[in-house]
Amino acid sequence: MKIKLGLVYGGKSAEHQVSLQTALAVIKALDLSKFDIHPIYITEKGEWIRGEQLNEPASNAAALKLGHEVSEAILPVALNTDLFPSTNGDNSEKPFDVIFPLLHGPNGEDGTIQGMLELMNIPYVGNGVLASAAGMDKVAMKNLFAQAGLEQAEYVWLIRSEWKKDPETAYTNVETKLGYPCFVKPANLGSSVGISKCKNREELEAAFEEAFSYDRKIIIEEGIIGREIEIGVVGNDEPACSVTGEIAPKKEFYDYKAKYVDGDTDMMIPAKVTEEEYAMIEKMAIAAFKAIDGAGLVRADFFLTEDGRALINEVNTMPGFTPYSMFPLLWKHTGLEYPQLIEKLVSLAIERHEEKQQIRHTF
Ligand code: G1L
Repeated sequence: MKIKLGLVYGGKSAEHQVSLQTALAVIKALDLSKFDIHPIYITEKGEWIRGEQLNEPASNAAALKLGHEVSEAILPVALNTDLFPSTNGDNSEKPFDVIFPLLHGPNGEDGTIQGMLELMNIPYVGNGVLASAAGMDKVAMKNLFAQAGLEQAEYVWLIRSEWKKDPETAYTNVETKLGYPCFVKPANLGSSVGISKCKNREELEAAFEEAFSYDRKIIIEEGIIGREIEIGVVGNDEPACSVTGEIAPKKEFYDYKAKYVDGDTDMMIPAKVTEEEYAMIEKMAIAAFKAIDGAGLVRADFFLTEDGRALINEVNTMPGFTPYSMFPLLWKHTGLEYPQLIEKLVSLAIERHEEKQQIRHTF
């Protein structure tokens, strides 16, 4: 029996195009003798468009827009706005065996799609509601890491109204607890906007203004000097780690903008880490996965300091996922090719859903 897989992509987010490209790559990697692929496209405006089953991979990302902004002539599939129709009038037949949500940002990465799929009782790939929400909120995530005893950069956080009421206390709190340099960020990790590096009070004040224009909650982190090491985690209750990779600046003298704004970096896989460093990162990544109640996958990002400490920076519950992105490449170097990685994630989704069915809901 083929697996009826619904692929949800697009979305009301800055990553719309990335999602389309990723969906195309996933479709191309899926074995059509094992999967029936059903595209579900969310437009930039947030409309859901369901297409007919794909009998061959879509030719390009634009074709995945299912008639939205593309001419009728190149439509690969018929347009069907009825998202989850029952085939026979009642709901006895499952609309999908599994949903693969390829979405980023609010409504997709923050647990909302996952919540909808929970209510519909459809298995889905990747993290559940709690992990997706925690992975999106840097404060919630760091608080969970702290509770799990994971070493990380020092941080403070506050909400806009607290800052408005008493800005001076907010600034001195940062200066006494963290000092300079520090990084100011919106708590919501949906985008890379609103982030500043501060070297003094003047820059701190400007950074607060900027970050609070994107979010009602912000986080201020101690600046860490160290190498950036990433690792892939895959599994449910007994997650396993990939090899590590390193994100390194391309230029010898790089600045914050080159790295975070222009993304001017190289990936080195595997990272040059000692056996002890690898063991430490692996252990911390699994603890971080469990701390957020992860399922399916996360990419865990670390700083490795010169004195040999690993600090967890964040986990990404929906990492870049083209065949050329860090996460799939880490697994390729570990021995799991892109198509097998996708199949593994699908089977983990089904396994998790089946386990959930055993839970008693009455007493
Ligand atoms: F479903 C998975 F496997 F959990 C999953 C979902 C989404 C993995 C990776 C992603 N990534 C993305 O959706 C994106 C980073 C391409 C944003 Cl559009």
